[in-house]
Amino acid sequence: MTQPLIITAAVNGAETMREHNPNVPYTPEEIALEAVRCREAGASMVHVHGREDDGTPTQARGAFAEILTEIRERSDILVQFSTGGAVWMSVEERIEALDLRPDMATLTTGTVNFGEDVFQNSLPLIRTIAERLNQYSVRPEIEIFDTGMVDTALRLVKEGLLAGPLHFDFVLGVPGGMGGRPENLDFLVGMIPEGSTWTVAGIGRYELALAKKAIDMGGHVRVGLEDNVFVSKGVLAKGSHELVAQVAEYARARGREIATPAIARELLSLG
Ligand code: KMH
Ligand code: ZN
Repeated sequence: MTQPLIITAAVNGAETMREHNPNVPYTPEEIALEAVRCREAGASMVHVHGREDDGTPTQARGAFAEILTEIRERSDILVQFSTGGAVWMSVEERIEALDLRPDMATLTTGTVNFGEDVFQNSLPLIRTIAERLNQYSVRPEIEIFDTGMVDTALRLVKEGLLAGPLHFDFVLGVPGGMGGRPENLDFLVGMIPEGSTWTVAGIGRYELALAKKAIDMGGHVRVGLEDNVFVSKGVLAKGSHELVAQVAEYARARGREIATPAIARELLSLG
């Protein structure tokens, strides 16, 4: 049976600035209010990065603590922390908030060119993050920017650092990573172990097309201003909630039920 659809809202990221879309939330309160709007629109999980009040990316524990408090005061939405942060950050900075025990956190299993930059994730660095996730019993969403990252995730399973059922996020269309062609999604889904769950995050113009494909395939979707700032060609989204509403509407039209946070928790084995 097809699972209810988990929609994750990636509300801010580290790279999207107000110059790109004036509606990107920076402060913990802004992030929480947007999370509430996304929940109302159909999201069951929010993927968050820390920001200073001026928008500078931060992975500081204090920033994440405030974000978590502000969201939990207002919503039952599941909260997923980024451990990717921004490309210049050290691994210690990227994982210093994990003791706050968010519902999930990301784990990128490889290095990838990221526009003009490099998103560095050596094998020792990946193991450090996986060990910290295990220490605080935080379930990972395995971020896949290219095919070899799936193999590395499977290697970590053999090493005992990751345990099934695994949950993957295929991030397609980052300049330097795997492109957003639909057949790339088919290929990646074919690589993952039976019993895994997966979501897709199409970057920029690939977001909606890949989300629709994932909904039709029985997978899950991530949308939001971290990945794409437009709701249609040339029209800026009023916030991630507008992108969530767009995919929720498509899913309903296709007869796909939308997961609540409680259902998403079950589907993702979050305990
Ligand atoms: N900002 C990117 C360099 C994640 O959140 O885990 C990394 C990223 C992945 O956004
Ligand atoms: Zn992110």
